[in-house]
This record gives sequence, structure tokens and C-alpha cells, in this order.
Amino acid sequence: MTLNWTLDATDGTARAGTLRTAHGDVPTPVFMPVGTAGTVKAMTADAVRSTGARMVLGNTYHLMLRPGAERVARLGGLHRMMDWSGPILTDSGGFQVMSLSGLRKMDEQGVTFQSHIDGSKHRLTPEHSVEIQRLLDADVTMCLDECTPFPATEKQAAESMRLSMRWAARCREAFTPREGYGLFGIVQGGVYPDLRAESVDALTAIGFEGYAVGGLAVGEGQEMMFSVLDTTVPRLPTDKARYLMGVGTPSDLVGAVRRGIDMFDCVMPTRSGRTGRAYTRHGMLNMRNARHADDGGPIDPACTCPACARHSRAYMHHLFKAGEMLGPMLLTWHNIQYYQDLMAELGGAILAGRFEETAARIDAGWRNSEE
Ligand code: PRF
Ligand code: ZN
Repeated sequence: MTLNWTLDATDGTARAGTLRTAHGDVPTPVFMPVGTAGTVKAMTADAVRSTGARMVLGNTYHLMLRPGAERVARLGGLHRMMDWSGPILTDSGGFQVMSLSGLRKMDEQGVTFQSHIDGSKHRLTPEHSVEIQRLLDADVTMCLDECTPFPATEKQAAESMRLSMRWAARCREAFTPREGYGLFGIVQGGVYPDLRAESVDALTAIGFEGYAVGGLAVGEGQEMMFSVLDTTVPRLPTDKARYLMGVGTPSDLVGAVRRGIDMFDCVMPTRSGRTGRAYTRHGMLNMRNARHADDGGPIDPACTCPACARHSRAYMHHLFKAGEMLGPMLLTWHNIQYYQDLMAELGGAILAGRFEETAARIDAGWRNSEE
């Protein structure tokens, strides 16, 4: 057996389930903090775990360039290297090549690109990406794909999606099944329902341990993203995990869980935390804002993280104004805690058959944000 996902409950089209991996079970819906370069930035692995996070994401692109996949393997794999004993999903590299590297060239075989670190030339093919993810020891390997840019004409989106589907078949061939490990296909097709449907059919004909929806949150807006999910998700197999890549805001997560998505990753909580922005049950706060300078209260009284349990908004404001590194550390912790609490709340609501009332309450908190 490879890795599997089982359904525990549904409420409307929202689902609660369990993902079973070589490094443990993960209740879904799940949010995976982003650990791009072998670290969830500003957090120790113990701190990440203490928020309730059960699974993290790593990146093929960054780790192949530095410290190198073979070296990670020699160091005992990514779990061992970063002291994360839970499951890890690694992205395949295609998306990061497009967003980060300099000169790059796509052809049928793969993608050639220049490192954003030192300009050196590298090549990634579907086979090579799968091999790197094996060396990293990823519980979930992602197929190499091309994230179709937005906007794209239907013809561009079709050609891009069909290339990703041919690559998906090659990834399936290159992946060696192992107990507790799995390969996920990635649906592309831009904002075009017929292309999304063709992509789902191509992937399900090949067969994967889970299905990701890619190519969203690239500028199309929430309404369009939800409309793509409305036509795409119902076509996906009901007995496999569904992962929405690189999404999103709390309101995106609520809307996507409502539409049957089980897994998420996003840099928002970590990246925002490093720049002073705090997610709370009452919207977003900017800790650099002068109105927090004398506020002795916590960021969010309902939060159990150390920033909220032991410190004031005034102290957080001071740390960011003074450029102290504890500011980003504490606020990253808080934001990951917020995302974990949000997902646990949604999961609990699905199990209790109260998804819609919980979703409405969470959405209401987001009507007044500082920025
Ligand atoms: N493909 C891959 N990784 C991704 C995306 C994608 O389309 C996205 C799109 N939001 C984020 N990360 N491989
Ligand atoms: Zn907190």
C-alpha cells in the first residue's frame, strides 16, 4: 500500500478525513506551514509542532540548489535534517522555477533555468524532480507541472495543461511506490472549465494517491478561483485527498473547504508574520501601527501562542519598531497558531455537522481589517 486518505465525515460538500503517511496520520482539512529551505522560517520544529501543525511543505527547487538533494539524503533525509518527525510534502519545482529563477527555458523534456542564488544553470525534468523528492524522503511527492500564468488565452492554457499532463504520466512512471509514500497529480487548465475537466480526466486515467488543484491564486481573484473549484472539485475522485496549492487567506480556506478541498499550504502566515502583520479572529492587525504602542492587551485574547499568552501588543509593536528578531519569531508563531486553530475549528465543525455556522462566524471576523 502507498499513502492513503479516508473520509471520516461530510457536511454538505465539506469533508473531514485522515491522511495516513509513513511519518504519521494527519487529520484533514489540514494547513501545511511552508518550510521552503528545510525550515519554517523563524521557527524551531518543536515550535511548529506545538501549534498543532502535523505536516509541513518543503521545496524541491530550493533544496536541490542548496544544500543539494544528495547531501540532504546523506544527512538522513529532510525529516532528520530539519528535526521534523511528521509527514512532509514537497513541491516539485516547476512553480518555483517560474516565480524565482532568472533565465529559464521550457521544452517537452523539462525546464532549464538559472539559480536565483548564484546564476548557475540547472535542469529539471519530471524524472529528475521525482528522484530529488525521493532523495529528500518526501511523504508526498508532487508531479512536475507548469503553473499556467494568469491571464492566458484558452489556447495557451490548453497547451500548458497538456504538457503538464504528459509530465504527470512520466512522473507516475518514475515514482517507485513505497508503503506510506504517495504521488499527487496536479490539475491545471487556467480558468477554463473544459480544460480543467480534461485535466482531471487525464490525471484520473493515470491514477494518483491524491489530486492537487494548481494554477489558482495567481491573480484571478477569489470569485473566479471559487468558480473554478465549483466545476473542478466535483469531478475529482471522492476517495482521494484534494490539495489546493498555495492558498490562501482565511476566507479562501473557508470557501475551499466548503467546496471539498482537504489540504492547503501558503506563505501568508509566515511571510506576514515577518513583516508585522497578525491574523486574528477579528481580522488583520499591523503591529507596526502606532495605535498598538501603549496597548497592554494581547494580539488575540482567544489565542494560546506565546505571543498572546505572555506578551502585549505594545511589546510586539516595540520589537518590530526596534527591528528585533524576536518580533518576526513571535508573530510567525502566532500566525501559524491562528491557521492551525482555524483548520481545527473547520474540521471539528464538519465532524459535528455545523460547518456553515462556523464558516459564517469566521468570515464575519474578516470584515474589519487594519490593512
Ligand atoms: N503548481 C505547483 N506548485 C504550486 C502551484 C502550481 O500551480 C501554485 C499555484 N497557486 C502554488 N504552488 N507545482
Ligand atoms: Zn497568538
